[in-house]
Amino acid sequence: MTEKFPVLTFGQIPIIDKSEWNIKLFGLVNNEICLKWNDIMSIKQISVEAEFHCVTQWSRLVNRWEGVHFKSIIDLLGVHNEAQYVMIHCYGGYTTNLPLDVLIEEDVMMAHRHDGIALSAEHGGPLRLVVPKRYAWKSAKWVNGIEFMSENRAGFWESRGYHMDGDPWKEQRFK
Ligand SMILES: Nc1nc2c(c(=O)[nH]1)N[C@H]1C(S)=C(S)[C@@H](COP(=O)(O)O)O[C@H]1N2
Ligand SMILES: [Mo]
Repeated sequence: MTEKFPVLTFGQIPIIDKSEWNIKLFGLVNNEICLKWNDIMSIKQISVEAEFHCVTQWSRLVNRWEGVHFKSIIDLLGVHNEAQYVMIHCYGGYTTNLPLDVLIEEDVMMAHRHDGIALSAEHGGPLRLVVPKRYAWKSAKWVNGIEFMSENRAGFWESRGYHMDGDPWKEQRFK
């Protein structure tokens, strides 16, 4: 258990200005779209308090995240019925995979603030995914793409031996 906020990043920290930042929604969708910062800010803003569990043995129990529901972003476009899985893409090349039904749960969000302050670059600013009920490697930082897929595909750590689902309460660390 930690009250600090450790930084866990593979590789360099990408620095992206909000004016340049964008996110592409693509794959099995009716219309591919690209959202800019103002588009995200015009979506209903929410706040979620959640635990954060890193697979390398630390947990930060109380985190206040602010941003938008992941589901609010999906509601902006039509997703095909066969799109059961999602690949999250990030600036810097990191990826992680999740089932769509996990991503549309109430506590899953795209966050731009943490514990009352704007998300720093090292913690994934301007915008990161937060999936409280999965190990933190699935809470992708610097998100710039959401790809809708019919079959599950392994992301960065998943293709290096980490579990495809990663539920901390089932200790799904490795395959
Ligand atoms: N793009 C990207 N997202 C990432 C990572 C990464 O290396 N790159 N590391 C993951 C891991 S292993 C963890 S534990 C959390 C850590 O988030 P934090 O650095 O904000 O504590 O981010 C996750 N998201
Ligand atoms: Mo991690």
